[in-house]
Amino acid sequence: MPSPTPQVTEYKDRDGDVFRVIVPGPDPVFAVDLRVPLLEKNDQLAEANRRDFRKRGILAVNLVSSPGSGKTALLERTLDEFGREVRCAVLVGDLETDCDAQRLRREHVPVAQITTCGACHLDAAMVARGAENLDLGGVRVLFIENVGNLVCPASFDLGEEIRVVLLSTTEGEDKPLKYPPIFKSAHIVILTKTDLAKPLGFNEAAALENIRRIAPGARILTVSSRTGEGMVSWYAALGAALAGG
Ligand SMILES: Nc1nc2c(ncn2[C@@H]2O[C@H](COP(=O)(O)OP(=O)(O)OP(=O)(O)O)[C@@H](O)[C@H]2O)c(=O)[nH]1
Ligand SMILES: [Mg+2]
Repeated sequence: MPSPTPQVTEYKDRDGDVFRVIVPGPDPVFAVDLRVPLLEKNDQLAEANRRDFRKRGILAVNLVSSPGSGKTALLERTLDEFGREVRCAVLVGDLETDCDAQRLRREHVPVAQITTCGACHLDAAMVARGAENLDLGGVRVLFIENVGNLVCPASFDLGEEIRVVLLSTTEGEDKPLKYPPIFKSAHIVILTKTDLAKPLGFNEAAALENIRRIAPGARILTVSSRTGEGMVSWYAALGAALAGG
């Protein structure tokens, strides 16, 4: 029989991380609540990252999207154009491989790959460790390319100033409606691969409407990293954020 009040037992794992097992009272559902303590710890570390980046005058930008929607392609072009004027650095997260870090290597840009060995998102501790491995002297913008995933990164604050969510024309117009948390958390939503919109029969107006419905406060940009269309607005948004706007 369940007891009348919830029974909460705290455990420590081998790393000292705390988790709780909660047995609710009148309701006989058994709940293992791992998420809240994990996120609390992450939020504390994220705040420490944010303080550190601000103190160093670095704008941290977290890029989130499903796999293949064009995060690395956007950064490649951004580093070659915007990065020539403003010193940038990149942390890039993937489950395995350093392919993206190789793509992003530029003489003038410090880059580090974080391989999560199976984790589906970056967390604040990984970003802190990654940043320790970069020469951030003089860096104004730190881009953090998250693991390709439209669900889990939504819950993990990395200490960024701006969260940018990408939606590509190849994914379909409905994704903001199907995956609302990540779009709700965005400061900027970028519709990517606009050069493919016509051949795909992509309904851009419907996609923009869906983004607006889920993320009414977000700035929306449309770009093609392939043709360069819309990139100037992206650089202007970064410039405004650097200026505190
Ligand atoms: N036509 C076109 N192709 C693009 C554009 N942006 C990216 N691509 C292509 O889309 C594919 C995936 O792009 P990536 O930049 O690797 O995507 P990603 O979001 O970094 O992928 P993950 O790191 O695996 O999550 C590549 O083949 C790119 O060349 C674009 O604007 N237009
Ligand atoms: Mg990538």
